[in-house]
Amino acid sequence: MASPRLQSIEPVDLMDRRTAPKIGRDDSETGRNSAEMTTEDHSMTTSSTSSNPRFLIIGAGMSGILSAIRLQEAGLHNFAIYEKADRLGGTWRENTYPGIACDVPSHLYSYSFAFNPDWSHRFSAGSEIQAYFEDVARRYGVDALIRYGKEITRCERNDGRWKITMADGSTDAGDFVIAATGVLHHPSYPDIAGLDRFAGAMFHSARWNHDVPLAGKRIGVIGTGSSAIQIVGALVDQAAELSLFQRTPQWIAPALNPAYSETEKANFREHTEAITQLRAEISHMFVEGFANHLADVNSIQLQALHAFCVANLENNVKDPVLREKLRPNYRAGCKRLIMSENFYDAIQRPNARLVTESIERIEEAGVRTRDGTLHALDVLVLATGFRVDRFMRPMDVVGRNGTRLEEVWRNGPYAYMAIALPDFPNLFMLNGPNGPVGNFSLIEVAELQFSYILQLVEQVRSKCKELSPSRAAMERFDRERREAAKNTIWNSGCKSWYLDDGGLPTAWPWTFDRFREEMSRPRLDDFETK
Ligand code: N01
Repeated sequence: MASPRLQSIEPVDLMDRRTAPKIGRDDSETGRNSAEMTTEDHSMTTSSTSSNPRFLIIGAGMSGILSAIRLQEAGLHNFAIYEKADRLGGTWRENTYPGIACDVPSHLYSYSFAFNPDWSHRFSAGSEIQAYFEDVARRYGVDALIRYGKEITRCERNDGRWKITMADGSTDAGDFVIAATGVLHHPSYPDIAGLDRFAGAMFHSARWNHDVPLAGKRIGVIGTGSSAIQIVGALVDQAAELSLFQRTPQWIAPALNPAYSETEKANFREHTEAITQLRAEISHMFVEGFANHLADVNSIQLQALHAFCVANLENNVKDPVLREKLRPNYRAGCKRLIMSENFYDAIQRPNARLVTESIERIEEAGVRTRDGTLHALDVLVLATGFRVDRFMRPMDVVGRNGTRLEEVWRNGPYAYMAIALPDFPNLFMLNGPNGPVGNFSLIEVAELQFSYILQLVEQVRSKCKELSPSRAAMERFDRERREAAKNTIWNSGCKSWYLDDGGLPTAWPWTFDRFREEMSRPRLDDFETK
C-alpha cells in the first residue's frame, strides 16, 4: 500500500506544530497535578464527578500517553497514569526484535498534534518509534506523571467510584477508568511437544534476548506473521543458516522503505503543512485501498490488492517450487497483510530455508519435522503471535453489582463501539475489543476513540454521575457486528488472530468512514445514566 508518491508532496504552508502547547501541569483546584501526589494523598482526594473528576489511566503506551495529553488539554488535570513496567511505550517497549518497524508509514503513525519531521524512513524502526513516544511524553509533561512498576491487579466499582488495587498493595480511587492496556502484549507460546528440551537459546519474538549472539549461528524462526517476516529479513545476513518454519504462507505487499533525505526533513520542519497533506494521502490510501472495502470482498480495491500481492510473488520469487510453497490459498487481506521490502529476497538467499513440513516436536538439538528431518539449531525464535483476547486481563475487573469482566467475556471479549460495557459505568477502553485493527494507524483509531470518550465524560460532568451503554444497545451492536463480520474479507477462508474461538472476525466489520462517523458523536440514546 506504500505509494511512490508519498515523498513527492510539495509543502504549501508554514506552520510549526512541533512546539508543545502550553499545557498546565497544575491541578485546577489544588494547585498541583494530582499525579504528583502520593498514593495516600489519592485516597483522601475529594473528587467531584462534575467539577474535578478523577481519572485512572491504566497503561503508559501510545494510548495512555494520548489520554493524559488530551485530558490536560481539556483542563482535566486530576488523573494518574499507572504503568506495570519501568518504561513507557507499550508494544514498542516490549517488541525489540531485529528488524522491528511499524507497517503503517511513520508520518501517519504519529499523533495528529505532535508531528515528527525527523522520521528517518517511510516505515521507521521500532527504536525510533519508542524514542518518539518518550519524546512526546516528555514534551507534553506526561512522563513525570507516570507511576512505573505499578501493575493493577484489581479494578472494582464500589460506592459509585472505581477503586484500583496494585500488585504492591497500594490503592487509588477515581470517577473514570481509561483502560489503555493494549492488545498485542501477552505472548502466545506454541503448543509444540518438547519446547522445554531445546538446548540452545529460545525466546518469543516479543521477549527478545539481546544477550544471545546471532552472528554465524543456525537460527530457526517459527511463524510467518509480521514479526517473523521482519526478523527473517534482518537476520539472514548474519546467520550461518536461517530456517523459517511456515505453517501457513502469507501474502506480502511490497513496501519500499526509502530513507528521508536531510532536505526532505528540513522541508517537513519548515513546512509542517506538508506533513498534514502527506498524512491525509496515506490515510486516504489505507481507507480507500482497504478499510472501506473490507466488507465487499469482490470490490475492485480488494481484487487489486490481491493482484498486487500475486505480482509481488510472481515477479520476485524465481524458483517455481519455492514460489508455490510461498503462495497462500486464501485472499490477500484475509490475514493481516504483511508489508515487506526484503522478505522474498531474504528467503531466497543460499543460507535460508523455508521449511513447510509440519513440526513434530522440539528436541535438544533443534526442530524435528514430520518427515523425520532434524533441523539442527543454535537459536530458536518463537514468532508465534499474541493472546489477543486478553485486553485488560489478567486484571480482575469487577463492575456494578459485582459483575466480573472475566464472566462477561467468558465466550470472548466484546464492547459497545469497542469502548464501553454495560455494568461497567465510566470505564472506557482504547483499542479495545471489536475496534478497527486491520492495517490502520492505531494512533488515529485511539485519537478518534478518545474524542468520543471525552464527549461521554462531558455528559457525566454536566448531567449525571455515571454512564454506561444499555444492555439493549450492547446486544444490538453485537448482533449487527456479528452479522457484518460474516461478510468481511477476514471471513473469506483463512485463520488469523482476527477470529474468535468460533471463527468469526472480531474487528470492526464496517468501513473506516463509519467508524469516524460513530466516533464523532456518541448515540446518547444508547447509554443509561444514573
Ligand atoms: O503474530 P501472528 P505476529 N506451529 O499471530 C504461527 C502486529 N505486528 O507477532 O498462520 C507453527 O500474525 C502462525 O501460523 P498460522 C500486527 O498487527 C505488526 O507476527 O496460524 N506455527 C503465524 O504464522 C500483526 O498482525 C508489525 O498457521 C505457529 C505466526 O505463528 C500482529 O502484531 C510487526 C504455531 C503468528 O503470527 C501479530 O504479528 C509485528 C505453531 N504451534 C507485529 N502457533 C508491524 O507493524 C503459531 N504459529 C510490521
